[in-house]
Amino acid sequence: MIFYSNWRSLAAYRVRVALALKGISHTVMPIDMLGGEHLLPAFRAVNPQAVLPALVLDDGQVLFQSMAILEYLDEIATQPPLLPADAAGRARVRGLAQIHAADSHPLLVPRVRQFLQKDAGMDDAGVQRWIARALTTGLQAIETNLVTSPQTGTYCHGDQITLADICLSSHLLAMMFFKIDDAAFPTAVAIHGRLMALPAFADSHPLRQPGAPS
Ligand SMILES: N[C@@H](CCC(=O)N[C@@H](CS)C(=O)NCC(=O)O)C(=O)O
Repeated sequence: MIFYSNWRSLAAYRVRVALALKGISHTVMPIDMLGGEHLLPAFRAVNPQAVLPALVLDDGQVLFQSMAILEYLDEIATQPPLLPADAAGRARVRGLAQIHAADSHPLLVPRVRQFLQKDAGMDDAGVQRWIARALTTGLQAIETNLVTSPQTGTYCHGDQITLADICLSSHLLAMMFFKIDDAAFPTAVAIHGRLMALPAFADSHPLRQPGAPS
């Protein structure tokens, strides 16, 4: 497998963690996202959406969209499972994951920030408010669910790492990148701390990837 990635991409981080948790061997192909390499024809030929990540299988099929890739990896390498055994549990885990991956994260990807600044004329402070709102409203919903649900355990759903944890971690790393205070979300922060104590998460940290600032 070839994993098209970038140190700063949170969607790539989500896939990186799953590859590590499942011990799936792959080759990393770094793409200089901040330098715009993902917009060039060479990468568009891999992923016409011109976003990271993409995963090219050994037979040449290209997988795209991090959550679809995560579910693919969970199906081909079933241990450790990233979804609970019961249908309601799977729905809760996917719901928690999508608060981040479907609602919050899409509002702060580079092309959206660039549109707000260059096309909509928003200044830096306005963009920061936009990002802070997207992240804090999403995390507030996650935190409330975690606090009130009897399903919450060591991690978001019981004591097994799931897609919800991978997305929670991605969300809190976004808060870190954009310097947004996470003190109001102690349950989420505590779970993230436990995740970051695990090699699959710690070694996948954006700032530990090639190309990241030291
Ligand atoms: N929903 C997509 C998001 C993909 C995405 O937007 N990736 C970002 C990096 S995290 C990207 O490549 N952005 C390029 C841009 O916005 O120009 C997924 O989960 O894979």
